[in-house]
Amino acid sequence: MRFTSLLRSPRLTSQLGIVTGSAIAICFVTGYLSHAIQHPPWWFTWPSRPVNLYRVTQGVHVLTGLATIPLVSLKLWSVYPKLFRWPPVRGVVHAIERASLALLVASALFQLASGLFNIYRWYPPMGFFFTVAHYWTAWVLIGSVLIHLGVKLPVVQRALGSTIRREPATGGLTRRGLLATAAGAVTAVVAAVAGQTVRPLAGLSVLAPRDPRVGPQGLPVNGSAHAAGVMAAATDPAFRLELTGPAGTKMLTLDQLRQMPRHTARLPITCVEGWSATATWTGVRLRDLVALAGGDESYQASVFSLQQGGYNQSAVAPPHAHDPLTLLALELHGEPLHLDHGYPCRLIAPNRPGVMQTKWVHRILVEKAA
Ligand SMILES: Nc1nc2c(c(=O)[nH]1)N[C@H]1C(S)=C(S)[C@@H](COP(=O)(O)O)O[C@H]1N2
Ligand SMILES: [Mo]
Repeated sequence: MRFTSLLRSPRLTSQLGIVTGSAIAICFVTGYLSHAIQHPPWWFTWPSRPVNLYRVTQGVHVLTGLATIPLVSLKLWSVYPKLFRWPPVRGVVHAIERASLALLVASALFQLASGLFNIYRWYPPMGFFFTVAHYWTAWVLIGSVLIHLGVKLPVVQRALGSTIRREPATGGLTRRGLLATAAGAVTAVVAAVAGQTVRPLAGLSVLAPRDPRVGPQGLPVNGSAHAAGVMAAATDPAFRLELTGPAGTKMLTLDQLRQMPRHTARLPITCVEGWSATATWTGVRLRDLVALAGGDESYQASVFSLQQGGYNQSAVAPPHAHDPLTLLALELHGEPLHLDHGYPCRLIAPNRPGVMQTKWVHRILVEKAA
């Protein structure tokens, strides 16, 4: 087999490698952050401010992941003639290097595919296993990237130190043209999806599964009341919020909740799936409910949904539990919450993944924070 492109060179491969590796590293760190916020290890606390920080880190996670797709493709294109070299394995070290490379490519493909499925809300038979698989494969990927980097560092240093090979005089894509195409592909992929989190780009984002402007009360819905099976319970006039803490258990009616001091906050919903949108929420401060239950700043609140199963509960630890912007929201944009947005009441806290903004809350448990 003959490979004719003169564009392939160790220098180009090295440059692509640096860009791709950086994108993967940023994607890894922001992905780990999202994981740690949802499953905090003992040494980890996540602040409640700035309110949009998670929105930025998760947006960067999704967009660097997407950018990696054209980058990895180009990187593979730049080296694939090597696959046809004979003999395929030259000695033990070479065999190990090849094996780590196979692991690198396989884990990268798995991460990109599973991430894409998640953005497009298609959960293959893996079911809830998605997050677990995506999490552990990330470690395999970053490990094999580091091995690859270690092995190739001398090659990269040599390649980047070398002078650029003369371009062929006629025909075909130039090196600069290729890099411009790569940058264009990355920009196109990012722009086609970024609008689901960057509102001014929403019109551009033809591939985005969500438009942050579209949904009941002008806000997208992840999981309707019907799908959650809460239609009857959420609209039952006998609804009570069960509030339990050191002061015992109180059953609050909706009117009692509405009569508590009300506050308004502009806060985003940031779905881990990559869309986000800011809205105006009005309701009761969670810290007022914590105080009513007999807790103080050293307490946390766990909120429970009427929904059976699914994302039906979350723990709100300090500092979020006491942030004045953390609300048990009753209203969205000045109207009672739409059923699909969590009527009669839902949690909304600053700087927090959407999956932890529990809807259709009917029970709050106030306990000493761990
Ligand atoms: N009870 C319950 N709350 C939930 C969910 C859910 O499935 N059940 N989905 C969460 C997810 S993944 C997101 S992104 C937000 C979306 O809120 P919205 O539908 O009001 O936009 O709600 C969260 N709260
Ligand atoms: Mo979500």
